[in-house]
Amino acid sequence: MTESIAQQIAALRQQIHAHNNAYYTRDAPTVTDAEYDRQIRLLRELEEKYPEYAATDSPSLSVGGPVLSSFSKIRHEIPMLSLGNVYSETELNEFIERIHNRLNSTQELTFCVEPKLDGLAISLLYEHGKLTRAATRGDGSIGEDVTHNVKTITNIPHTLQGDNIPERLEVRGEVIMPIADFLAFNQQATNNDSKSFVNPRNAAAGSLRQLDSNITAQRPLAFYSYGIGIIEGGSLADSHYQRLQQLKEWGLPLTAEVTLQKGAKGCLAAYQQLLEKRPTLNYEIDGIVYKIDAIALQEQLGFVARAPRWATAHKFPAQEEQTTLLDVEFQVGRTGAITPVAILQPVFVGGVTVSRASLHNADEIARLELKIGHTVIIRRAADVIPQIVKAIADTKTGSETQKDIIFPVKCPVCDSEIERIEGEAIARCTGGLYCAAQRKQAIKYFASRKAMNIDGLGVKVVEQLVDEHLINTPADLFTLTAEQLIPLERIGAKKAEKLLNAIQQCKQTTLAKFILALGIREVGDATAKNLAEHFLTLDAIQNASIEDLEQVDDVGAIVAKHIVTFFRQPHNLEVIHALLAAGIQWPEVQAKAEQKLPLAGKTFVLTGTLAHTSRNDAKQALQALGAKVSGSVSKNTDYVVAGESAGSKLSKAQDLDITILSEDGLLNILKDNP
Ligand code: D41
Repeated sequence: MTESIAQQIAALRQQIHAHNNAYYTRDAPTVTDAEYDRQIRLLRELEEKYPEYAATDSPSLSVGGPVLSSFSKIRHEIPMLSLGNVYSETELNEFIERIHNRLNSTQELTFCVEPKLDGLAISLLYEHGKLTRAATRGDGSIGEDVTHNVKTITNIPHTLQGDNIPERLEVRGEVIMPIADFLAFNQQATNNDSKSFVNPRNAAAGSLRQLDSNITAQRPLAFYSYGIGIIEGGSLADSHYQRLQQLKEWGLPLTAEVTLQKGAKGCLAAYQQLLEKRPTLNYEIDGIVYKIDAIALQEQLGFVARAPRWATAHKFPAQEEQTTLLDVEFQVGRTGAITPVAILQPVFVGGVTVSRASLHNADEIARLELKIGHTVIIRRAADVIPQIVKAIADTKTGSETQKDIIFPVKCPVCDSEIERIEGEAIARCTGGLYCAAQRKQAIKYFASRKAMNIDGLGVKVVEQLVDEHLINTPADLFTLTAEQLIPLERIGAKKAEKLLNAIQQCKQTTLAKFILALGIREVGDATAKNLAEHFLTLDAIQNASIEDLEQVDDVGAIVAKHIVTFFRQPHNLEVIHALLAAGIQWPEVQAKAEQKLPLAGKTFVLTGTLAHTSRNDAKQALQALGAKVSGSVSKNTDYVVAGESAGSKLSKAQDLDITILSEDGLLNILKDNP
């Protein structure tokens, strides 16, 4: 009897391993989903009933460990480098040229070519063939221990199979959520009214960073190898391609799209082929990666600024897709700007489901000759708001379902008149703070992180507060009581107390943040800071003339006029008065000239994703030390801080020989100048 239970469990595990392998590595499922689920359930039942047969490498999904309170940090013994980018054939040729020059040879190079999976890089450590540790890439030096979560990923083997397995082997690769699973997950989330993800990458990242691995276990994640870190007590082939094949033999997943190519010509052919194949792949890719295949050459070439000289990513262009323009809505912004928003038949493009796109303004609608009912082409580049490229000509004629887009003459929110100043593209609601839409956004802006930083005052709360007539201006926030807050939707006693505390705490601020919080048109954080440092007091700013204002860095005629106009409105002065009466205060501002800040005169550019801080926080920290933070790299740039996936700015910095800092380098500077 016992013998047969043990055998049954072993057989199930073996079968499930085989199915996983077929599904994930060969892209050729051997069973139906229902049968697969049945086997998993049966295995789980048996393992629960007979705990004596438990095994840490069981493919059952129930390997979820205890719920953690945070992830512990892991320092990568060998840093996980980042990848440079090329965007064109010319840049690829330059990349290859640089290698030829460095190697002092013109011999044709062999590249291992891989799809660039749009997921999350992780490291898997196998000791004596057993998976002992898994970590996220983090900033490349320090990642997070996600071993528990990674063990729930069904195509990652817990034990390597085969011969000559090194004593210690670190496998690197990407965790992704296959597209079909992502779509199914989101469909179910929508049905259950729970949170859906914007794209497979976020879904993978969000799922892997769960403190409760039981949640990760329910997410359909997969892993594909792209490289090797530590190798001890064993040896590997001297070709990257062959190393990947070896990983596959040991049971590690590898995509079917890895090939060897010769020279730029081979690389470009592979690029074209993969681009064509892209729509049929079950995972998102955002490009292709070229790697020098010979390990000896890789070692000879080394790396700069945390990216190897022997590898680069060739990014795919933005993606386009067709859909139907269902309707156009008109949104009212914080300053009354009326923005037409296209409501689209949802389409999956560039990794996200798009159902809305900005149409910018009336001119844009005219330029595109758009009508409701047209078939349109949507373009989406990574991290960019989707755009309508054009309407398809054939669909423009003859249909009675097509309707003209009529730009409103009255504000859709407050019914005030809409005004369009000659020569300006933007139409604006004239309602000012009479308009609920503008009021809501003015309050939201006042409370935002960069301004007064009132935690917990999100869009939904502000909307309710304004709709219930509990507040009309930012000053009214300071009169709110718990009794007023608690009855609101999604606010309990606890949240109400937290919010009231945050409102009290925000009273201690700086002049620059207060100026920013007022929401004067075109006065962003940098201008607000310059104004504060130039005039030193609120009174001085309020009383400044256009000419006085134009003396300030960054302030031109238009901004100066906005500032003067703002302080001329009796309503605005009333609000300011009420805010000061509520107790908002700031320390005396030091004149700029008196300060000798450690980074004065230095210009920084931040690019890529930072792991331990937001770009905004880093910018503020640098500015506090006197540095200038610019958006583009030029010969005047002193330092470029390159986070993960840094792109063209990093390449430009390399070309201009500008000092490149890693995130660690930046943190060191900030640490040394507290
Ligand atoms: O598929 C990928 N996303 C991928 C990422 C890949 N196929 N190869 C990669 N190779 C490297 C080097 C050359 C540095 C070992 C990578 C990455 N790096 C990478 N992923 C995230 C940051 C860097």
